[in-house]
Amino acid sequence: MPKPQAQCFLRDLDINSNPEENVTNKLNELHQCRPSPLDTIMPSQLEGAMDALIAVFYNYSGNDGDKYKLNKGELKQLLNCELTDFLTSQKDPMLVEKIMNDLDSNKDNEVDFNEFVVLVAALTVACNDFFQEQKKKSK
Ligand SMILES: [Ca+2]
Ligand SMILES: [Ca+2]
Repeated sequence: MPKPQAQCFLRDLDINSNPEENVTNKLNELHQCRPSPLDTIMPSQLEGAMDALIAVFYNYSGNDGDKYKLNKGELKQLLNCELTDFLTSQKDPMLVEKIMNDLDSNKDNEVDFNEFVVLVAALTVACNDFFQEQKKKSK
């Protein structure tokens, strides 16, 4: 699988060109996005983070069944390997089931990329809140 290139994708992206096609759906097309010679320029930090997020998702979603969705086993594997500290800090044996239920908004028993980013966004917001608290305390 070619390395995703958010930078090259974003350069061609026109959000207004096709309103019914949302940005997250278009992310699937990223894999067909060929880097142009301009891509020797380093991606920005955010572009790199977006690439990483997409790459992590597809690393796990491609292992079993639908290549573009995480089933429960794949989700568990992703959480175990990528969010080890989060998972071990929660002493709930049903946690993966609960996360799966929460994320699976279209109830197809799989977590697609759109549903996955909700988890990442929620955890990132929680991390940010924590940092803000720490900052306040250290003042
Ligand atoms: Ca899968
Ligand atoms: Ca789903």
